[in-house]
Amino acid sequence: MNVIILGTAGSGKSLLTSEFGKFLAAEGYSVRYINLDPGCTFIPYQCDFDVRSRFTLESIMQTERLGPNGALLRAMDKLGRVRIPNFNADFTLIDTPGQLEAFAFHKSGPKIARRFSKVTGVFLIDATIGLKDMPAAYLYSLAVKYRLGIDMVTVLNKVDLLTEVYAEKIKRFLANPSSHKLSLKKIGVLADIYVPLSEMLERVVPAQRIPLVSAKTEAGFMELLSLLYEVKCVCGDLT
Ligand SMILES: Nc1nc2c(ncn2[C@@H]2O[C@H](COP(=O)(O)OP(=O)(O)O)[C@@H](O)[C@H]2O)c(=O)[nH]1
Ligand SMILES: [Mg+2]
Repeated sequence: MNVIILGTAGSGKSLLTSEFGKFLAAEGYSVRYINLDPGCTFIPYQCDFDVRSRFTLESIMQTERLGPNGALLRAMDKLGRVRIPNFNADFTLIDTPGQLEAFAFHKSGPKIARRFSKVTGVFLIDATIGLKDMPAAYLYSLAVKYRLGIDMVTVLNKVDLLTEVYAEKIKRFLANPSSHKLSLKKIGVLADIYVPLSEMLERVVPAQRIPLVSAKTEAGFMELLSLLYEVKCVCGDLT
């Protein structure tokens, strides 16, 4: 199974790739790692394929005399043309560029994502974003799923940074998003979009559990693994 790790900058993609990989290996699975982030300077896992062996953001900035954003766009053009190996492992974990939008909303993003066979995305939401902004973050994960056109599991990462009480509150919200309407007064001018948004989420969220995980402590990893299998079973792919 190929698993593309997605999420906004700093949501924990690289750390989750590393720690979930170790967890899978300890469970007896064969694991391979692919890094598609040309801009990172450190990766916490041993790559089987690293795009930085072809180019880096730094090298593009220097040779093409571009600023960071221009270089990022050029990097995505180049990434679309790189031959990325398909490993024959139980799990290949694919770490993606720090800046999600540069990957997902560039023309190369969907092309690359769909090039992998048996592919599932894991979208990380940083759980410390808080309850009020959870619907916006979840909506973003749906937009990325729609854009890339792949199956996707959404998870809340960094649950170790929440108190137990707050984590429970988030779980209740995810089980019943429109229950949160009670604190609408605090939302003020956003109330107009918050209500339809919560109702829309109520229709989509229960279709799939959203595990609370921690790339730091491995909390929720077993649930993430079973969700990955569930996603593949639902779409008829049991491998
Ligand atoms: N406490 C905590 N920190 C995390 C977790 N996952 C990632 N981090 C930290 O968040 C920062 C960004 O993580 P990184 O994996 O580089 O994010 P990326 O940009 O999405 O690849 C780093 O300092 C990580 O140590 C987590 O589950 N818990
Ligand atoms: Mg990273």
